[in-house]
Amino acid sequence: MSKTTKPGAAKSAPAKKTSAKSAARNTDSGPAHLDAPGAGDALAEKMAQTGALAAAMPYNANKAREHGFANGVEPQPGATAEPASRVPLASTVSEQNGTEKTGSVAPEGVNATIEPLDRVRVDSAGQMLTTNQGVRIADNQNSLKFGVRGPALLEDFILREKITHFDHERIPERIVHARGSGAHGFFECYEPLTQYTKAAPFKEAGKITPVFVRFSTVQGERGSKDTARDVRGFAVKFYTDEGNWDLVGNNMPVFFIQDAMKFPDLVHAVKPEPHHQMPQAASAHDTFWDFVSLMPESTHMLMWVMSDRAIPRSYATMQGFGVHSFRLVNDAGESVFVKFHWTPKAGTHSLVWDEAVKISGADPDYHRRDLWERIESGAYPEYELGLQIFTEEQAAQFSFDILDATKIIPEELVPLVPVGRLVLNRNPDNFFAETEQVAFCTAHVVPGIDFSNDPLLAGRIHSYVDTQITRLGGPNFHEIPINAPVAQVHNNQRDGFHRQAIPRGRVAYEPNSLAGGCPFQAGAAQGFVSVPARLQATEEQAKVRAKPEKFADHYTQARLFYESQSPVEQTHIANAFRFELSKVTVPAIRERTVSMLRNASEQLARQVAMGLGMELPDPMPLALAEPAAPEVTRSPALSLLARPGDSPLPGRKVALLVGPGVEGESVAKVQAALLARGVVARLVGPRIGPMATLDGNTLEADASLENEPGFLFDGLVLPDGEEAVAALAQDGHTLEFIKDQFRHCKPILAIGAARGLLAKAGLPASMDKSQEQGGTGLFMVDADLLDEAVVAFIDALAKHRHFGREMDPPLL
Ligand code: HDE
Repeated sequence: MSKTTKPGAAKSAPAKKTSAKSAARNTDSGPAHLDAPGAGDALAEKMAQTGALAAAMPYNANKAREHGFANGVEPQPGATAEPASRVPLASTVSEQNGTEKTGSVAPEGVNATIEPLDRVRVDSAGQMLTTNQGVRIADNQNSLKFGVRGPALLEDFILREKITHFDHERIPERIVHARGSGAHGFFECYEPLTQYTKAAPFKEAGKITPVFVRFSTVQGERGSKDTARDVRGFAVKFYTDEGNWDLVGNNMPVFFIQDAMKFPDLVHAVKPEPHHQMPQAASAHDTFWDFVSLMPESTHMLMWVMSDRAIPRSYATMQGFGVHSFRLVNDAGESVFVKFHWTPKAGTHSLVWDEAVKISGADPDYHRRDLWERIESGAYPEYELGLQIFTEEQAAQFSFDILDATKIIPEELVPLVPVGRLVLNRNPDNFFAETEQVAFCTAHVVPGIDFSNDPLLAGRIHSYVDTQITRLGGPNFHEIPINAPVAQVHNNQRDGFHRQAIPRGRVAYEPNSLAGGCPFQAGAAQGFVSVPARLQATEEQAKVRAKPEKFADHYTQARLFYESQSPVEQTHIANAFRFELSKVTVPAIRERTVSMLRNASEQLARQVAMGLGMELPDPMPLALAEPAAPEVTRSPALSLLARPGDSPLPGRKVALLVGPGVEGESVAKVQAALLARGVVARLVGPRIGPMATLDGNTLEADASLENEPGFLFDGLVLPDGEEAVAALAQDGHTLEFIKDQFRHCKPILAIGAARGLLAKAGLPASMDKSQEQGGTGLFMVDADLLDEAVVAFIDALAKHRHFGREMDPPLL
């Protein structure tokens, strides 16, 4: 037998090769032993290398380290084995057969779905129209008919494709924050923050991280007005080199509720009422006030929403806040608590209510337009990131609970440390693809950032992905270009609606040996590890539905906010409560709200009650009889006036009212001076178009009294020229224009003959002396004093409003 096998063995090499090749051609069974790599054709080689790779991991060496606390807080990198080549990891050996569509093989170790967005930008310049299949369309004017007057044909795949796509152009809008505007930009770190965090954006001085930001209102639908009284979303997606980090914040540092359990109730209460779908984008209605007046923890947030913070002048002039306490974690695994604050370089500036209402009619896109125009003109919105960093021990001493989202940490208690700047310098190419499809999520954190136990945050960590699965049509929305990280994505998640990535190979599980264990877990040194936070009291370590005791202090910080405002801001808060509650149809709801306000400020409650013609009700019973004494009773940082900004002028708009016969030289001079400071100075005439100036030249009005009413501008210049002034005086719009500028406390510069327009508009004669009084923002000058007046006017513009002339009710 052995004799016969030996010669056979001598001959067996080619035979073995043949059988290896043959075995490698089957996908449903294989031999008991494989040849070593290096023999056979491509298929046999793949089989051999696959066998060797699997054999290199005879068992799961990590298994034993998956147990116990110590391993839990310091997981190890996964076990890997090196393949002999890229061959065994391939899905198919036919990957060599590249075409124009398939490309060649996948680039080594790279996930190409996350390359820069250039990959998916479309430029149709010079191109022919095509169908979605790339077929050129010969005629885009007519459907296919049987004869010129004959019936349309079902065969017309071009028409059907066009209409079908159109039928599905809309996707569900966000349940909250539906109305939004977005921009690209970058975050630049000032100094390494490695002492506190290993988070990628804070690693080095000067490090740049790309970002996409979406600002939004909360309550209105997608097409609703920008200037509603509302909280604004301030959501920042950092595309860090260690994965996406989303800081999904608001322009107010507190929230209405303390526990995610109440969010659907809050949103149902504030949205248009379900029976008649009114009012749109407004909290001034019964159900909102019914709910919040039964939820006294909302009092602090109500102060913010009734303040001018809820009607910002621009997205570039509002603060942003992460709201919850988060954690920073450094390389050594040590953690501190942190609150995130964005502060605008342009200062914090807001509208006044009468102005916001009027703007919503004339330009519902006011904030969207402002953001777009600022970026297009190079007046890039910029914000400084400041951190409030505090330890667990400090937190335990505070008079309030840092897990309560209705509380701030006064800056006087924990100062802000500036750590970097955010610059928005690129508008999206396409609103839908970017701003609408972007999906933020509080669960998107990177190593170095972690959560606190705030029960509101916990609910959010769940909610965002869940809602996006519906809104964006399935679980693969992370692959939509605007959502894809710049860091590599490799995992075993597969399939589902709209899958973009085409994974190479047959392994979609872990542990595996067939792909050499890859992709493998990163381990503590490189991967995300949750802070092993411990609860201090053993009684807390039980399942329970309850709030910590300090959450029951509902008024101390509402009082702090109100008392930290300037008198003008306090008046605006009282007026906003008066307006909103006057829209409520059930007196008991008004009474309940005012009784709640009495616990925050007797003065405010009285003013509101008086404004509503009602008796002062008894104060609402307290949930916590003796709240802890606050560390801070006045926080100047809470006033909008505390942040005038370093560069308040760029992006502002001033109207120069011009008519035929206007004094052209002064117009040019003022316009040039404003433009030099980044202010957009528009020539507004009775009609748009050219007009002759006094000195025989022509100038061109690019806006009209009708299409750009006064409340859309931050300041007004009325140039000299008797004939022009006479023409403007004939137009009622001019007088409304001036009245609005006056009522909204904006600077007005009237030159020479134009001073007469102010009196005609009804400005009080006492205001004539205002140039000397200063501070009122009114400048009435002879033409020869123009140079000085322009400087003063620009100064006044930078100061934003001149509330010294505000009256309630308004004089004009
Ligand atoms: Fe949101 N919130 N939220 N929220 N939120 C959403 O996610 C939610 C909360 C915020 O521009 C939704 O994709 C719950 C606080 C912003 O796309 C949804 C709770 C803060 C945006 C959702 C909160 C925010 C959203 C709707 C209480 C300030 C817009 C569509 C537990 C820190 C992001 C979507 C963008 C959007 C849930 C409370 C900010 C439904 C359950 C507090 C800026 O998932």
